[in-house]
Amino acid sequence: MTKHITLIGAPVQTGAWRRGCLMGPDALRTAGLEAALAELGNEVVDAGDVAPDAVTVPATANARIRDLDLCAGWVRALQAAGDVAQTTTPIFMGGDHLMAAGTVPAMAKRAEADGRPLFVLWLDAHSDIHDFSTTDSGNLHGTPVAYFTGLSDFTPQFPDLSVKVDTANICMIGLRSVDPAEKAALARTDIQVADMRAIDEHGIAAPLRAFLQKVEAANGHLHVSFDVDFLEPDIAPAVGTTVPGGATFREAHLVMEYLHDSDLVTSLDIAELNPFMDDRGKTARLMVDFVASLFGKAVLDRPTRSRWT
Ligand code: 4U7
Ligand code: MN
Ligand code: MN
Ligand code: MN
Repeated sequence: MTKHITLIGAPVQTGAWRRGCLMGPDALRTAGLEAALAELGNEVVDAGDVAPDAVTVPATANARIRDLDLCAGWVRALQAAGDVAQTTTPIFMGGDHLMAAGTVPAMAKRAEADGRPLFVLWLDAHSDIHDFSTTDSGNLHGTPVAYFTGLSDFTPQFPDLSVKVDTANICMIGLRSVDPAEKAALARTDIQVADMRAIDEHGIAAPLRAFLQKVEAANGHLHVSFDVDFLEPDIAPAVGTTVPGGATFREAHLVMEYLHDSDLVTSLDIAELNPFMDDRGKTARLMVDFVASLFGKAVLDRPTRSRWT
């Protein structure tokens, strides 16, 4: 089925310690994202890059937080940029993961306007559930989940959210670096978590299948937030901080194929791609390949939803 895909560049890098994520959208363009999706029969429009709003916000009590004004400007701008028609499938090309503080609330609002709940699949080595007070690093790419769920108060620096994501509608897969404060926060929620140990023990398909069944049963929209550091750094070196022991090529590929077969995905983030750290474009090309698999590239076609119902 033809999808109407809009590519939206989100060259935010102030949420991360290491600079370079601002080149993410252009690396994905250079690696041929638009053509790869169009070849599969999708209609693809590249809407160009978003720019941050110029804002000055009050300081927070935690003096370690970096680039707060610019981060707040990005969150506002991306929430507005996510105001796209129900019939289009936006792919937000990041950009560090602070981008999700803009994209996810926008998708939650869009789902609500459609009378449906938003579900979020969080593919990441990290849980990104810090808030302004718990973050030790001061890097705000480690905070979007606490913001878009309303678990912590991020106002007045970030916009007050009219629609929040229900923690019961979130599934995190791939975790292997969780700070103590994040561990405590996760334990207080009903977020479904499959850390790398669970994947070793049960495989990656089991938690994903269970989550997709929930999305399907609730007739939800599904936003996938794909942090490149979900992957094993040997195959995806273009990230700020490498955490060994990530998802293998085969595991990540299977996730993409399941997502395609489910036909449930309504929006996607590609986060944390830092082309400055890449090896001859290998990570950007791998991400294009994975996104193509999510949108229909397959060796043999399988009936939709056949893999998990
Ligand atoms: B990413 C970290 F301390 N938790 O807060 C922090 F380990 O978007 C990492 O998932 C955050 O890449 C990583 O700085 C954010 C750290
Ligand atoms: Mn992340
Ligand atoms: Mn991460
Ligand atoms: Mn990172």
